[in-house]
Amino acid sequence: MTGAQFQGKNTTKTCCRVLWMCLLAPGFVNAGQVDSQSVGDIRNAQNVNSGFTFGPAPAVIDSSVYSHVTILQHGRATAGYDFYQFTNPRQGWVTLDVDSTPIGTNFDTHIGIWNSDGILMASNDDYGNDPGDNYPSLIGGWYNSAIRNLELNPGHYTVGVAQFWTNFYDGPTFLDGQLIPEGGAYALNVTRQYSTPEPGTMVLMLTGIAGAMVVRAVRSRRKDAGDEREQTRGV
Ligand SMILES: [Ca+2]
Ligand SMILES: [Ca+2]
Ligand SMILES: [Ca+2]
Repeated sequence: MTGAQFQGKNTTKTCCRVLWMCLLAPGFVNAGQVDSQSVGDIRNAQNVNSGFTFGPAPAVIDSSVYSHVTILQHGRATAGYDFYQFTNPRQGWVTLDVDSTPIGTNFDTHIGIWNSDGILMASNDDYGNDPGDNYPSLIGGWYNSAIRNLELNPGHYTVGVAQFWTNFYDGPTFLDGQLIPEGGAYALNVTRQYSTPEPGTMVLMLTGIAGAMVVRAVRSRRKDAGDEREQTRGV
């Protein structure tokens, strides 16, 4: 094997490794929807980062532009609060949007969001007039909660879902009010709005670059092999 061939083979292996790492990177493989597995404990909030996607979602505004995840609570087994954690990779705007589910167990939602220090960033009772709400109904319509265009620093955040009326505080109290009723259902959309590419987009770009490097390395190996055959014939 010539030095050029050895270098080409190494480049190919490196590119394949980069490609594989890109495919496994968090946020790349996602479905856009996750089922709620909330255990009702804010200190063990369900991480929903793997669900973020750019896939179309009719109930999410600008779903093809911004990454988003929909958390589906199909109906709580027992009364309680629900908590979900997500990562905000960079400073930007986040929208939390409660929508109705097709089944008739919607309730009057009330939501809050905390940073990783337990500081309450915002809370909302009623803001239900967007796609996915049964507006102008009250329950499942106008009474659905939303926090729109909340500017957040990079970090980890926890969203809490409760029933009206609930008071939201900084930790360690966090919230105190009405539990989600048994069977209570909702869809919670989390949208991350950025003016610069997100890690998911960067992964796609890296994947494209890695693919181009693989093709170039393979072509280089073929060329080297051809040159070597010609030199052999020349001898
Ligand atoms: Ca919506
Ligand atoms: Ca809504
Ligand atoms: Ca409400």
